[in-house]
Amino acid sequence: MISEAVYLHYLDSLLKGDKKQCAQIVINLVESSIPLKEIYVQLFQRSMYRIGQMWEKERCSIASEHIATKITESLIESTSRYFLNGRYSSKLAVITCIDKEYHELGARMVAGFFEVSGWNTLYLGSNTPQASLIELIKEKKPDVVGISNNFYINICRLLKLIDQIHLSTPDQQIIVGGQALSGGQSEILSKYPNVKYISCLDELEKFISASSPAN
Ligand code: B12
Repeated sequence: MISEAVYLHYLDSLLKGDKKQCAQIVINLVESSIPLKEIYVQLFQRSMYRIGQMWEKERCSIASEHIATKITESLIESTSRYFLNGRYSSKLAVITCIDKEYHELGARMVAGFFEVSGWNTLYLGSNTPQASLIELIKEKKPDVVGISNNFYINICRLLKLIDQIHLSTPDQQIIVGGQALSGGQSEILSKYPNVKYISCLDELEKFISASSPAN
């Protein structure tokens, strides 16, 4: 459990662009055996959602929001390394955002989760052109493709992408997540047999352990 005081200290440091202090807070939490999921959700996700609210009310500049995003991105990457524990799986996950989707931190966290579970990952980040993703899936034959969609305008692109993946690789397992589909919109995915909506990291954890061979 991350205390309110630690969270507020972290948020304040993030808003000031103080990367060293943010990193130190994270190191302290890792040394106190706080699980990766808690650091991702209670520190990184919570602070970025808060910055989103502040930005909406013009209480945070676009520059500060960009700096906070870059600090968070780098900490997501570096923090997951502390949790690599020699687990090995031959499985492969391709994690990506759809075309014109620029929100990539959620997808980065998802890739980090697969990595600490021993999976191989190919993380493509934001704004991945559909045709190029389809080619990659045909070539690499991943066990799962994870797609992130946060901006609601992009839901039509998500559905087009899923249709295209089904046409070229009909058995491909797909997981989808992100804020665009929270609040009931994930119903639109129920017609696809190989597509699962995963709303949070708790559910992702269950999905990964159910899909990973016992060690
Ligand atoms: C940073 C940010 C940006 C940055 C992103 C930079 C980057 N490199 O990622 C920039 C400046 C590019 C940006 C642009 C825009 N943004 Co913006 N942005 C944000 C902000 C502040 C934080 C996003 C973030 O990193 N969150 C933290 C991550 C960790 O959370 P997450 O993405 O939800 O991920 C979690 C889950 O959803 C899930 N998950 C996510 N993906 C996946 C995938 C899989 C497979 C699985 C299993 C799970 C999963 O797991 C994650 C961990 O729990 C949010 C505020 C917010 N509430 O998030 C607004 C927000 C997302 N943005 C918003 C908007 C409107 C925009 C713009 C339209 C603004 C504009 N007028 O230009 C553009 C659209 C760009 C585009 N086409 O994509 C809205 C979206 C509303 C909506 N749902 O449609 C939000 C919610 C702000 C708001 N309050 O209105 N943004």
